[in-house]
Amino acid sequence: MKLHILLSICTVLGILGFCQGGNLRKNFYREKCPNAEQIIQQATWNHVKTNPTLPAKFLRMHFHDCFVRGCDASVLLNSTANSTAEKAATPNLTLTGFDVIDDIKEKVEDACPGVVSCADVLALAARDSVSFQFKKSMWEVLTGRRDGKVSSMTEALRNIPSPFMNFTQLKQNFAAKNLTLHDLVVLSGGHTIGISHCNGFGPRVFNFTGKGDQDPSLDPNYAKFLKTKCNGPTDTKSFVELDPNSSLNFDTNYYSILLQHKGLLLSDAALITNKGSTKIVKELVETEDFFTEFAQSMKRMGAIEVLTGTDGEIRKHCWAVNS
Ligand code: HEM
Ligand SMILES: *[C@@H]1O[C@H](CO)[C@@H](O)[C@H](O)[C@H]1NC(C)=O
Ligand SMILES: *[C@@H]1O[C@H](CO)[C@@H](O)[C@H](O)[C@H]1NC(C)=O
Ligand SMILES: *[C@@H]1O[C@H](CO)[C@@H](O)[C@H](O)[C@H]1NC(C)=O
Ligand SMILES: *[C@@H]1O[C@H](CO)[C@@H](O)[C@H](O)[C@H]1NC(C)=O
Ligand SMILES: *[C@@H]1O[C@H](CO)[C@@H](O)[C@H](O)[C@H]1NC(C)=O
Ligand SMILES: *[C@@H]1O[C@H](CO)[C@@H](O)[C@H](O)[C@H]1NC(C)=O
Ligand SMILES: CC(=O)N[C@H]1CO[C@H](CO)[C@@H](O)[C@@H]1O
Repeated sequence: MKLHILLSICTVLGILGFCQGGNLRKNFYREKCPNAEQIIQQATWNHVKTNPTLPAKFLRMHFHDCFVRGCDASVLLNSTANSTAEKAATPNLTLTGFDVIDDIKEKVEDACPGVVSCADVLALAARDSVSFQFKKSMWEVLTGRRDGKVSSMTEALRNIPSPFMNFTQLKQNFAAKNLTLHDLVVLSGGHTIGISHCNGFGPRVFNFTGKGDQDPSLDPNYAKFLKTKCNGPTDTKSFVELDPNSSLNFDTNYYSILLQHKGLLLSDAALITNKGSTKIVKELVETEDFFTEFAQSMKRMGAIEVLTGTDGEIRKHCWAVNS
């Protein structure tokens, strides 16, 4: 009965473009590939077991994917003769783990060829890799995303926030994706894991205003430590933990660090330059709040401009559009 009503509503609204998979769903592959989510979780956990830095790689990759043309796996495409892919953009150069995504996708393809999109594989792998530490899923991932056919370096440079942005710029960058100030503060919590290369924060510690000075808002002892880790402000090879001493642990230490003026990137430190966002930072120090809020914001980020229904395609290989 309920289904009947739903179908009728969809028949009417379908004309208007609703109900045609216009939205993501819970367990979208239930019928066509019932084990998809299980396979992805298993494969992801197997990789994380031997590579504890993967959660950070996948979480950031998913974020970059969603901020450029929506979550459509465009971040996974390789450059072609015609187009320079997102992968080639400076902020993306340090993304790694593409080969692991390819491996996970292969396992899903073996079970159900041509059914599960790379965009969903990435969204699930990001969730599952971070969740490994907890042995349970830390947020719900709705599925039904389809894969885009375009990946552009210039679009990546335009859309992905720079680590040198101030509060106003960050807020605008997120607003352009319909994400709120609250989302900005919560999702920046992704920096509770992973690393940054020195060029992402180097000027803050070596040459803040071009006079060989330091950012006065940064804890001086922490700045001193950072100087010992980097060969100058533009060092692209050395790196440090984003969340010092806790970079493999998905926790709320990032927010505690911010309040101690040890936010590594200018964009991290920016979160305590505004009254409203500082208030949110203080609330998020509570672990339970953070996990709940992060789950909600990830859901919103994971839905940015997604392709659904018959838009896009289901890529065979995540690095190339189908020929
Ligand atoms: C708010 C604006 C943001 C800026 C400016 C920013 C910038 C950066 C930069 C510069 C790095 C260092 C990359 C490197 O040198 O290898 C980084 C790393 C990272 N970012 Fe962000 N990010 C932002 C938001 C986010 C969001 C929303 C997430 C996910 C929810 C995220 C997740 C990560 C992770 C996990 C890493 C560590 C990557 C690794 O260990 O390889 N970031 N980010
Ligand atoms: C795609 O690009 C990655 C680097 O991003 C490279 O390792 C891989 O070999 C490329 N794959 C193909 C099929 O060209
Ligand atoms: C690349 O460019 C050529 C010539 O402009 C065009 O025929 C071809 O369809 C393009 N390929 C892709 C994948 O966009
Ligand atoms: C943020 O940066 C922009 C662009 O450089 C600048 O116009 C603006 O004044 C800055 N805002 C604050 C609050 O510093
Ligand atoms: C933001 O919301 C507006 C209004 O609903 C919509 O037109 C726009 O496409 C959305 N932008 C993104 C990036 O989702
Ligand atoms: C600091 O910045 C100034 C001005 O941009 C530049 O001339 C100088 O070489 C920089 N110093 C270092 C150590 O990079
Ligand atoms: C990280 O741990 C080391 C050794 O315990 C300590 O000296 C250092 O101050 C810690 N770093 C931060 C930023 O708290
Ligand atoms: C940090 C880094 O390696 N930057 C490089 C990013 O890519 C551009 C263009 O491909 C290079 O010019 C940068 O040196």
